[in-house]
Amino acid sequence: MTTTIQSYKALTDESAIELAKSLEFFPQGAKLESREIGDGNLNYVFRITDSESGKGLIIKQALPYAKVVGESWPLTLKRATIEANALRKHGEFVPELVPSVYATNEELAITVMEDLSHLTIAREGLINGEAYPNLSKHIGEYLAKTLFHTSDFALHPFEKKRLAAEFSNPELCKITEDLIFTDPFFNHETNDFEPELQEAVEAIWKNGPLKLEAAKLKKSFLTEAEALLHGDLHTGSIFASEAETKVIDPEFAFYGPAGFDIGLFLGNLIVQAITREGEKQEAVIRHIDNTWKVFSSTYLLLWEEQGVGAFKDTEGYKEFILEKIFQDTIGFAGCELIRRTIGLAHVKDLDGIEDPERRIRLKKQVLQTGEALIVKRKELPSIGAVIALVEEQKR
Ligand code: SR1
Ligand code: MG
Repeated sequence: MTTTIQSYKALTDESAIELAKSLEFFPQGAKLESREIGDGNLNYVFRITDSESGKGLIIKQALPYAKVVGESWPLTLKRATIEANALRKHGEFVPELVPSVYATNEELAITVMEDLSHLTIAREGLINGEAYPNLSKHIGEYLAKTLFHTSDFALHPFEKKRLAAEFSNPELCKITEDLIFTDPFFNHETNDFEPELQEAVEAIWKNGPLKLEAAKLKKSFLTEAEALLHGDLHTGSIFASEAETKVIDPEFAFYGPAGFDIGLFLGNLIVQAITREGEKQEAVIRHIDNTWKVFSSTYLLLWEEQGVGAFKDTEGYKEFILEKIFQDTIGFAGCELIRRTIGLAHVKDLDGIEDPERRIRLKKQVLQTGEALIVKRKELPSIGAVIALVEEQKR
């Protein structure tokens, strides 16, 4: 499908319908309806439906600024192309776990893609107590396949470097460098937290050993082009149902350390584990455990069956690589916990807790858990030890 090129203009419901009509997706004369359903921080998302058949598609448009802050924060439109290309590249390895891209228009910064409205955003579902029995199996596979197949362990070095250049994404990376790895560790104006957290937050700003470890993790993020990352794999970037899982929104995609995607996903599950009790908590903890187990076993299998490179069969090498990814994962998860509590971009899992006393108590626990994960990441030998640490902070 192609779209007619126009110069950039923010879409309205009317112009989104006109655009949908030009795509030969709906039957001629179909009565189309449009609804802007974007609830993220950065983009417009229009759902176009044929009122007779119920058939639909999504038109996502990047805005030239960050919606969460407003026009004072300009942001490149190139991220729409990065997102569409990342969906296509990752779709080569996990077609069942990402939406199909039907069309793109670089000028308008739009991606036209599969309508996934039969699914719910995993963050919303988890908050409402959904168990999503297949979530960790699917995300473990998504992580293993996308991170392995785009790495030096699967690609010719020329192709790997071509992809790394194609997915150069400095402006979106800068958001992560600031909002995850820098601002929460300093008294920065982007931070946002309740006065009751002031003491805990100041303790973070004064904690030299913690800041040193955060600096090391930031350096990994800045310098280690290991694999094509999704770049923002929190539970709001995942659509799910009992049976299906689809990873959306890879506009932050770039070549970075493999543990970053795993860490962001696990970090968001850890927030859930801290805020839930009883059976619901146990279900989330099983997902934490299973994500790592599925990721690591699938990654090792891919290495053995499809790995390339002179050192592929050198004893201990694949274990060394996995251990490095594991330690990075735990550190990045810790950074995600801290920034979601006191940084610019909060999550409903925490801010939605109505009882103020409980909210502050749990936010303090999230901060402590984040600090411990960052500082102790090299002492934690297994995912079981990570889970034990999370549970210990709850006591
Ligand atoms: C200004 S963007 C804030 C956050 O939203 C995105 O989803 C990323 O997580 C980013 O850090
Ligand atoms: Mg997003």
